Amino acid sequence: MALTIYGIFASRAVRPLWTAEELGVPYTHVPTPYQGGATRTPEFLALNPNGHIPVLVDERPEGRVVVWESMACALYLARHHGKGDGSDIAPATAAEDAEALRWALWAVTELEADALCVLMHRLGLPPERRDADKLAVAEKRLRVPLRVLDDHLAAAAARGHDYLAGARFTVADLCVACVANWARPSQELMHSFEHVHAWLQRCHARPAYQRLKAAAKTQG
Ligand SMILES: N[C@@H](CCC(=O)N[C@@H](CS)C(=O)NCC(=O)O)C(=O)O
Repeated sequence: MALTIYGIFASRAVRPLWTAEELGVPYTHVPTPYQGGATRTPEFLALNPNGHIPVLVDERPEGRVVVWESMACALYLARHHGKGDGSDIAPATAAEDAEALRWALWAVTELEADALCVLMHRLGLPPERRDADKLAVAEKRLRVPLRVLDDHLAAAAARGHDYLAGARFTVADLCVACVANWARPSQELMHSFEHVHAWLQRCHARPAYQRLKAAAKTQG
């Protein structure tokens, strides 16, 4: 079996890249950027008609599987390339699978748009294009899902658990951490949610994530 992941670290492609790295599965990384036209070639559009990264291609004995949508890529990798025995980040039980599915979907529906707004208007856009009003609205709205996440982590901590689905880091944490990370430039917001803040630091300190980050720096 051969896996290929298209997309760069500084994008939603980090979701499948980090998952593959955590699982320790061999994969080929094609660092396709999202700017400059590489996602609009006929070859790329044949993989993902949306013209977005990431795309995951899994060459399997029974045939090629192409996955797009970053959360689907991460969940697919965990489900089909994880051990499923609780020794890695893949769900090992129906309950863990439910956690992974619900938190991944929650992250893209409840968190992503406002977290991206924070990232862009605090950091990503040139200063003259940043909009303080948009930023203020996004930061206010984010307080609702971040309260849900913080309460969940606080309840887990009371049971001696450091992560969303229990005692170990799973793909549920990875999916949410990738999105919540975009809100980190808003330090005041993050410091209002101490459990989220500490959990995000734990997630991003993981060797698999740090390896990818270091590799991205050397790729330029
Ligand atoms: N919902 C999609 C969004 C994918 C997406 O928008 N990717 C961006 C990079 S993070 C992209 O490829 N943008 C290029 C474009 O839209 O032309 C996912 O999660 O995979």
